[in-house]
Amino acid sequence: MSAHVEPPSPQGALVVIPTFDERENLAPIVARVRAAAPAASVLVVDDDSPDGTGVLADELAAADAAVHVLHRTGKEGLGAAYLAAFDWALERGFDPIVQLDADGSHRPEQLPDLLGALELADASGRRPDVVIGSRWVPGGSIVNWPRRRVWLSKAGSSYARWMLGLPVRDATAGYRAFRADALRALHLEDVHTRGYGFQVDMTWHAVMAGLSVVEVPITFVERERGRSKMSAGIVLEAMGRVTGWGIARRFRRPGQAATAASTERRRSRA
Ligand SMILES: Nc1nc2c(ncn2[C@@H]2O[C@H](COP(=O)(O)OP(=O)(O)OP(=O)(O)O)[C@@H](O)[C@H]2O)c(=O)[nH]1
Ligand SMILES: [Mg+2]
Repeated sequence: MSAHVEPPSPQGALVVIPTFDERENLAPIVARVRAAAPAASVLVVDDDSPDGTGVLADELAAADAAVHVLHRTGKEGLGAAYLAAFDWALERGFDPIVQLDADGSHRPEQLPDLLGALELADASGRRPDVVIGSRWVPGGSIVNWPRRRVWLSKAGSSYARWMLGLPVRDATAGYRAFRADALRALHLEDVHTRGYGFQVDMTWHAVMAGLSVVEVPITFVERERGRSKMSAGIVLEAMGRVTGWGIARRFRRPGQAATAASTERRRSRA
């Protein structure tokens, strides 16, 4: 007798919030998400934060059935936390799945913009697979970032666009909505970047998989409380990986040029 696996029943949208030492930020951000998108569930993915964020997340989950917590045993980086969250969400039938930082940089009030864009079909009737909340498209903006950070972010996106031919202005953006099928299609098993280069890695895999990626403008707000986890190591990891993928891409045979094909498809949609 062959084993039959029941597909998970549809659960609606899930907003994933990765946390490491975000005790001051967590309750306000969860409340804002629940207010901005009341039908959506929340998954907090905590890497055993020393400041007790995981305990607070459990308290929030106990008070609200739409809030869930995934506890991990130690700090393994943003990418690893998201990959574990995607597995959790896909196993349970959540669709779509949204990424959102805990520090308030991604305004939950813009969730309807991202979720709405996921439903907007283009002229050919195709709806996007991935929506990126973008700082660098017209209408996008940054509040309270030092000039050095603006420069670093723009330079990082430009480098990724140039090296990888990405049709995306904000390749490192962390505010994103994915259709569940998009996550299934983009070969998560090949995404290995741990730091914020994870966002570029996901963009790159989405484009290589021929998925439709669109950007909507967001206002990105610098964190007001808590400490940034950004480090030189994270920047170097991202640069090293983008450089490696870019070089490999230039030496790839024409038949393997999935990126060029999907870039072309996107251009033809514009
Ligand atoms: N679970 C988990 N979450 C993390 C980890 N590193 C960062 N985060 C969370 O990921 C989100 C983004 O981290 P930030 O420190 O704000 O990094 P950033 O937004 O790239 O940098 P800033 O612009 O300086 O804030 C926050 O919600 C963090 O708590 C990690 O190793 N594990
Ligand atoms: Mg941040």
